[in-house]
Amino acid sequence: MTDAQTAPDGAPGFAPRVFSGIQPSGGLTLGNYLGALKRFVAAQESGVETLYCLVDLHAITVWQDPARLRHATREMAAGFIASGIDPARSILFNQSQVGAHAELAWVLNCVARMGWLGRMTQFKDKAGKNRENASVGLFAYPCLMAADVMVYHTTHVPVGEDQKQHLELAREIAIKFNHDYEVDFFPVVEPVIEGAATRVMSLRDGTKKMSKSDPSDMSRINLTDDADTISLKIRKARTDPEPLPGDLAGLAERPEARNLVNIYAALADITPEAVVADHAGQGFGTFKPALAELAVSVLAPINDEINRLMADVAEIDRILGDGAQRADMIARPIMERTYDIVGMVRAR
Ligand code: AQP
Repeated sequence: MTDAQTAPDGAPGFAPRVFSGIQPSGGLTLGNYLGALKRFVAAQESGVETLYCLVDLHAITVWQDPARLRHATREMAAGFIASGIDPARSILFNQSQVGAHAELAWVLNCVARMGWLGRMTQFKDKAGKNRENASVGLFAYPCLMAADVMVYHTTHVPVGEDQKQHLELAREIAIKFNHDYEVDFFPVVEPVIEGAATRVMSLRDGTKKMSKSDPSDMSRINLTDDADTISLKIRKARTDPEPLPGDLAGLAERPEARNLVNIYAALADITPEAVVADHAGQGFGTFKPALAELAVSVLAPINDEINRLMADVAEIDRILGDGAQRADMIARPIMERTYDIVGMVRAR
């Protein structure tokens, strides 16, 4: 059966609905902001129904100190709001408050195949050499992510490049569920990966993704960094001694330089081609201060707003609780129908 929906777009038969999430496994980075949050705001502004989730159940797939996790979750909620997510227009909540995520994840654990999960590069990267010691949750992470999007009949998921493989798996899981149970119940989601900064790289190593859990704080810009810290990190960012070329082809073998150009482009909402055209011939002694000034002009107001919001954590908790209730109203009927489809007896 097809869940009765209206205007099809992307997933035939399903109304467009956007869902995405970020793990509160640390503070928000510039990578999260440019690769995800800015695009979350754009989706919200487009008028489509949007749900944004602080995926705390994902965060505990690697060890989290409980007090730090609680703080990071609230600070991340403040970061979403400070970046332009309006809790009145988007549904903003933390994952563990909506039980259907974990419930559907279990069902999907029974649909997905071990071999599919074993191919996930994020698991291989995060588990490292000692795979036997990785948590079962880290291995099953993509099933929980599939549940996150499927439990709302999501059609579109804005993410950075690193999540492409997980979303492809979510598509496979939805297709297998629909096939095994002979239904047309779950939409096959569309990843939305676009813009100049779908992969912001570390400021210390242009071949590594900027990550909130990188041991070096100098590798990333945090949304909680003040203006002086942002400028210092950009000044100290690894680069090469060559000036900027006149076209992008000249950056092909220069990952650090390319990264700073991409960051500039994404912050200024222009193309990387326009950045190199405007700054051709400049050395980093000139380009870095221009980038620092731009970064501070965009990020300092967000930092100020995070600080203001964090002065009232009770209000943040209230917003997350309200979002969770609204999310649950969408997820619960879909979860109940899933139980019916797979043959569970439900006393109503
Ligand atoms: N460097 C990045 N460039 C572009 N997009 C990025 N995203 C993360 N890092 C970058 C996007 O942000 C969203 C949320 O990702 P996440 O924090 O839940 O998980 P992650 O991708 O594993 O990010 P981190 O910072 O590397 O987290 P840790 O260190 O905890 O593993 C996703 O849309 C992601 O693409």
